[in-house]
Amino acid sequence: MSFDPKKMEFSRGELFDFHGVAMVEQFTKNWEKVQNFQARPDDILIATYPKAGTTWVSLILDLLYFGQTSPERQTSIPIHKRVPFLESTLPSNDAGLHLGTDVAENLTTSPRLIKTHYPVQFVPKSFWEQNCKIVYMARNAKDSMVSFFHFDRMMMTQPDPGDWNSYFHRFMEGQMVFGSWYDHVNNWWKKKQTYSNIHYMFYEDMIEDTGREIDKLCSFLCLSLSAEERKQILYGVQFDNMKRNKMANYSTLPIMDFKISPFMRKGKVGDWRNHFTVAQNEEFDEDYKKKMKDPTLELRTEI
Ligand code: PPS
Repeated sequence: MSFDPKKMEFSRGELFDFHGVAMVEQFTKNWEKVQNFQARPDDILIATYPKAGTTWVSLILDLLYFGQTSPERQTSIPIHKRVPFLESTLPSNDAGLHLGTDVAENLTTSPRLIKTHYPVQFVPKSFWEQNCKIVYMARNAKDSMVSFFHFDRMMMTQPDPGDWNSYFHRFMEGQMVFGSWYDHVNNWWKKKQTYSNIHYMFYEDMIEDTGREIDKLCSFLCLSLSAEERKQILYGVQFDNMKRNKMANYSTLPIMDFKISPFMRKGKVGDWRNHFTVAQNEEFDEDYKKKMKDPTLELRTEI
C-alpha cells in the first residue's frame, strides 16, 4: 500500500500469509510496536472480526463512559480517534501515516477504549497480563461476508474484492484481511473459557434487543445507567442516527468511497439472502458444518 498525502492517492493492499493468517501490510508493518504496546489495567479492548459491528460497540462504550462527562466529544471527535484501531497504519490527510499505537498512547481518557480486529493469538500480551476487560462481538458468517464484500469495494486500501462468486469462495478459504472468520470467532470463543474478562456478544442479539444487550454490557463493565442516560444512548446508537452522525459514519475518512457504498450500509440481519444464490447457500452450509464443530457457539443468520 502506498500513500501520497498531497495527491491523496491510495493503492489497494495485497494479501500475504503472516504467522498463518492472511493479512495486508497496513496491519502488520507496525507489528513490533503493537506487540510491545503497554496496556493499562483499565483499558478496554473492543475485538471483532471485520464488519461485526465494531463501530456500533465503540460508540456505545464511548457514550457509556464519556457521554455525560464530555458530551462535546460526540460532536467534535470522529469515532476512530476516540477509539483507536491498534494495529492500523492508516494513511491520514493530516499527519502522514497514522499509527494506531500512537493514537492510543496519546489518549488522555480513562479508561482508554481500543479497537482491534486481530485474531486472539495476535493480541499484545500486556492486555492479558493487565487482565483488561475485552468486549468481543461476533456476527454471523453470511452477513459478515456480504458486509465485508461491500466494504472491500469502497475501502481503497483493501484488496480488490473481485466478483461476488470468487469473494464467496475466498471467504470460505479464509483468504480475507484478518484471515479466517471461522478461526476468529472460534478461537476468541475458546479464549473465554480460560480468560474470564471477555464479554462475548452477538450482532444478531444487538439487533433483536439493543437495550437488553447494553444492560448486559453494563453489568460486565460494572456500570449503572440512569433511565435517561439509557434512553439517550439507545437513541444515539440507532442505525439511522449513526448513519447520519458524521462523527460515527466514517464520512471524514477520504480513503472510503461512499459513492461505491456507504460505511453504514444496511445494518440488518439476513441481507445475505440478497446475495447468496441457492447453490452458494447449500455449498456454504455444508462447509460451515465441517468448520464449526463447537455446539456451544451458535450464530443466527436470521432473527
Ligand atoms: S469495521 O470496518 O470492521 O470496523 O466495520 P464494523 O463497524 O465492524 O461493521 C460495520 C457493519 O455494522 C453495521 N452497523 C450497524 N448495524 C446496526 N445498527 C447500528 N447502529 C450499526 N452500526 C454499524 C454497518 O451498517 C455494517 O454492516 P452492513 O451490513 O454492511 O450494513
